[in-house]
Amino acid sequence: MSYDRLTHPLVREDGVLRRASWDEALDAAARGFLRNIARHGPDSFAMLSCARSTNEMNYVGQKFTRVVVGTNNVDSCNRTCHAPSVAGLSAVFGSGGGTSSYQEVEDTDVIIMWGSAARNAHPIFFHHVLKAIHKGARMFAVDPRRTGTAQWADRWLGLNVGTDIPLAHAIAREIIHERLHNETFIRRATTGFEEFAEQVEPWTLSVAEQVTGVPKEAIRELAHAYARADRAQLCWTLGITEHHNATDNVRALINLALLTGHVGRYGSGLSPLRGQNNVQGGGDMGAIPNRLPGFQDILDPEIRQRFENAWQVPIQPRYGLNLTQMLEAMAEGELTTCYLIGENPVQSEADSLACVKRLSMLDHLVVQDIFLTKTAQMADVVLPASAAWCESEGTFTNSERRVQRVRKALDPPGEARDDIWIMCEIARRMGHDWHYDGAQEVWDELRRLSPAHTGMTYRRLEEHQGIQWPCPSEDAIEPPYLHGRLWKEDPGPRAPFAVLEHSPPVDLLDEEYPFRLTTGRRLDSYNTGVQSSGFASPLRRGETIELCPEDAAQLGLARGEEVRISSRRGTVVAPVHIDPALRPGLVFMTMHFPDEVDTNALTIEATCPIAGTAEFKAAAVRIEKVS
Ligand SMILES: Nc1nc2c(c(=O)[nH]1)N[C@H]1C(S)=C(S)[C@@H](COP(=O)(O)OP(=O)(O)OC[C@H]3O[C@@H](n4cnc5c(=O)[nH]c(N)nc54)[C@H](O)[C@@H]3O)O[C@H]1N2
Ligand SMILES: Nc1nc2c(c(=O)[nH]1)N[C@H]1C(S)=C(S)[C@@H](COP(=O)(O)OP(=O)(O)OC[C@H]3O[C@@H](n4cnc5c(=O)[nH]c(N)nc54)[C@H](O)[C@@H]3O)O[C@H]1N2
Ligand SMILES: [Mo]
Repeated sequence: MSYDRLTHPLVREDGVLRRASWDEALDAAARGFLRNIARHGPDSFAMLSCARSTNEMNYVGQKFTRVVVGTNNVDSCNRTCHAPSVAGLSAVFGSGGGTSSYQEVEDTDVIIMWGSAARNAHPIFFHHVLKAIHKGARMFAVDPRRTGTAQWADRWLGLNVGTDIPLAHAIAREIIHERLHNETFIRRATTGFEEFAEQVEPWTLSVAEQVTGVPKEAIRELAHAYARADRAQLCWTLGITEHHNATDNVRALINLALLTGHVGRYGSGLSPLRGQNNVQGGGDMGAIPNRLPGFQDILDPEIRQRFENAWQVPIQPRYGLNLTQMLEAMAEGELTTCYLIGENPVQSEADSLACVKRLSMLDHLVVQDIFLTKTAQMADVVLPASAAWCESEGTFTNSERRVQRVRKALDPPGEARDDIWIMCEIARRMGHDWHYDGAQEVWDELRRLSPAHTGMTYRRLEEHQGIQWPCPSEDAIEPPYLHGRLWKEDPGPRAPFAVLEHSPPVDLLDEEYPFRLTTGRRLDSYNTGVQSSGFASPLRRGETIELCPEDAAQLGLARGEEVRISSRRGTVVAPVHIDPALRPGLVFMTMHFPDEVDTNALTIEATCPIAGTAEFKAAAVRIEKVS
């Protein structure tokens, strides 16, 4: 199936969506929000802000939520993705951004790609990795599958799904036992080393081999290479973060950097590679329930005061609901209206059948998208937006915290309008006379409120081909990496080691559900397929159930044969694909073709209690022939 661009607004009448004028649609959107706020208070509203749209759009989106509605219930797909990275890094270093620049990857000695299919999912970053390999860097891949990324590695550590903490603990123990840890750095810049060392002590190489499935020698080799390197980069993505204990997983990796001093120096750092083109920027702009623009904590009264003075409204002194909590509040009937901008939860949330049920309980749903998604088809009002990356002015922020300008190259189709214009029109109808004379005016307002962005004028962004935050003043030249202070005599707040327990996946394997399903991406398609199904790719082969040759033989399955795959939540049918990159007991599917095969009908909504991210990477399933 392929989607056509939305070219005019739609409103629901007598149960069906019909074409409407902009005035009709904007009035209907505003009326429904006002009705729910009047009846149930501002916390009955939530916004999902678009991680594909600009920083300026995300700034206006969170401001709409906090100023026009008066709640902190704003979030984005960061919740399904790297919220645990942000939570883990900010707990240790006070800031949630990746610590290094892309260039440093080229100038490093050892690269660890942990739970990351970067060759498919981050091809631009991977191009820097390939350059490093060409220059002699060693690369390790830690992934249950022997991915395209792993094929470039010196060593592939093929671990069992959900055993990252035991593996990290065994690496740490080996480093400590071989006295390869950086004692000076640990003493000066960290806390909690003794407890940590005690905690990892039982994780010998042999115990770890049994639990993780990774041979002892491979664990040892990685430990020695990482600890002995002058410079090393530890990069991770969703293999770490899409688990019920994801923030602990992230902390386990940060522990390794603290142990060896591989952070806060040129060439050594921690890089969570962010997913959507502007998911880093969306969070930086405050489109998350616990931070104001500039990643400033809502609970800090001084910070709140500054925003209250600027915006002339009180800001709730408490965190709003994150995406996961929003879905729970819908089920409880506490959240009754939503404004979803560029997000397709009907197909992207874990346990999609439960998600649809919750969305259908809303009194008023407004969807602002560039396509008529499955989520938009459930809406009361659909608002056609311009595609930010080529039809709007503004800025994006990438995984190395670099803010870059994007330009309007095309006019949006039909009557589609810029995301910011649409929000301002709704705000006006809700009693706030908002008008921005272009994206730059939004950006300059943000710069006044966010010290990390103050020095980034549009002019400077153009002159420098992007600037990394923090950039507190127009003459600031900050190093490309964060946390250099940790190497100073007096490093300021110390970085704590975390004491962590292993906690296996929630969805248990048993006789009925004996296979471990993990889900992820391919190079040729994008997320729920809305943006990629409209063009042909010679690489694309539709959804399949990928198995290793041994499992296929044992189940008597041939390539292309239709099989039924069931979890404790749902069942789907798809053809078999046999792939030697998998290990026995492991099954892989993508999330790219949900109109044909709804993979998320299988996944489990077990979520990380700190970050709210679901365990997309581990479901228990059964596979049967369709006779
Ligand atoms: N072509 C393409 N590129 C994309 C996207 C896309 O849809 N298509 N989406 C973008 C988005 S939103 C994101 S967030 C990124 C995601 O980018 P990645 O995180 O690289 O992509 P995934 O394929 O979801 O998962 C990464 C790897 O985690 C492994 N894994 C599964 N379980 C475990 C485990 O328990 N431990 C470990 N160590 N590894 C495990 C999987 O085998 C997989 O290879 O990609 C972005 N880029
Ligand atoms: N099984 C499984 N499920 C997963 C994952 C997984 O690994 N496995 N990964 C999760 C991850 S990491 C993510 S990020 C989510 C992604 O989940 P979603 O964000 O829900 O999925 P997308 O397909 O990226 O949807 C993006 C929407 O934004 C719209 N859009 C694009 N540009 C613009 C714009 O400029 N303005 C507006 N208004 N709209 C725009 C597109 O049309 C599309 O409808 O999925 C999650 N779900
Ligand atoms: Mo993502």
